[in-house]
Amino acid sequence: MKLIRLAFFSAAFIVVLSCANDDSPDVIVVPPRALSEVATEDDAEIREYLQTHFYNYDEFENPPADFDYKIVFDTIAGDNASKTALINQVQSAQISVSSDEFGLSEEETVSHTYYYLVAREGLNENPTVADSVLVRYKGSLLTGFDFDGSFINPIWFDLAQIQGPGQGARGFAEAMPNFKRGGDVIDNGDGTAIVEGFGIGAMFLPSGLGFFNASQAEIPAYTPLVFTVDLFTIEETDHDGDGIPSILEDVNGDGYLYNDNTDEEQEQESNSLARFSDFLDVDDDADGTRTRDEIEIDEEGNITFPDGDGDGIPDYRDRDNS
Ligand SMILES: [Ca+2]
Ligand SMILES: [Ca+2]
Ligand SMILES: [Ca+2]
Ligand SMILES: [Ca+2]
Repeated sequence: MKLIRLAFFSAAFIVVLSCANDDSPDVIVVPPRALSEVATEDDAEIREYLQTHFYNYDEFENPPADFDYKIVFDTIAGDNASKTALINQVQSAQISVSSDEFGLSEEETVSHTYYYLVAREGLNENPTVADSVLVRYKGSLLTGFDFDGSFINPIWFDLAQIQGPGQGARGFAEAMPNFKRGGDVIDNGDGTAIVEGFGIGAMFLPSGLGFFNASQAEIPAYTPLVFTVDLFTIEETDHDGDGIPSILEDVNGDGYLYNDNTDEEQEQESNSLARFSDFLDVDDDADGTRTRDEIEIDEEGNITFPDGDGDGIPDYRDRDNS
């Protein structure tokens, strides 16, 4: 799976070798561009695409017998001049991105707009950004070039994991909850399985929600990405096994799991370089008592969070509380 597999280069500089002089090639160091500047540029580029392209909505609305339920984009021109542009069918959302995520020296936090299209609503619920999802997907550039995908066999993604810095998939992970999963997995008994009524959609992401300045084999730096997705099924995930589903460890509720670290101070004070966000930390307040022993889970799986000293902070995140 390329999206996970792709190495991320957090190098602050791109080195360009110029061979103008045969004897001693010049090395030109190009600093990374500002997140805010690229975000504005990418948004204009994506909007231009959405204004000039449509998808095969006619087929989704009145599916031909042999319809394969694949989203196909095309330009609005010629025979298709009267098609409804994507810009009128997508929805948009914002994600706040810190320049720290890309190791940029210019510190800024920039709101990024992404766009998504629900071509077919799935039968069941939406995943959270902390869930694992079973999907088929295809990744493309706005030029129509396909750089990646798993469109035959479904593949599991741990959204919380690929959301993290250096993965180049923050937008992919955070846009996924806009889609819904299908019905139950029905085993055909011959090694195959089907999922009825799975969700089908697409997302249009600025590069700040992808790889930004880190060019990949087939993705140039600062390039918006398009993903089409079939969302089959979902699994709720408790990454650190502390009894609290990871989504509930997004303490500030902003949908980003890497900026919630209750005991960051203690982790800094210890000589270790390790930093564990709450969803990856078995003792969230570093008080020596495991989170699992500071929460209560009844036989039905309902979780309660005792707050012994009544200060509004549950024991598992409260160092004051013994
Ligand atoms: Ca958060
Ligand atoms: Ca921690
Ligand atoms: Ca935890
Ligand atoms: Ca604890």
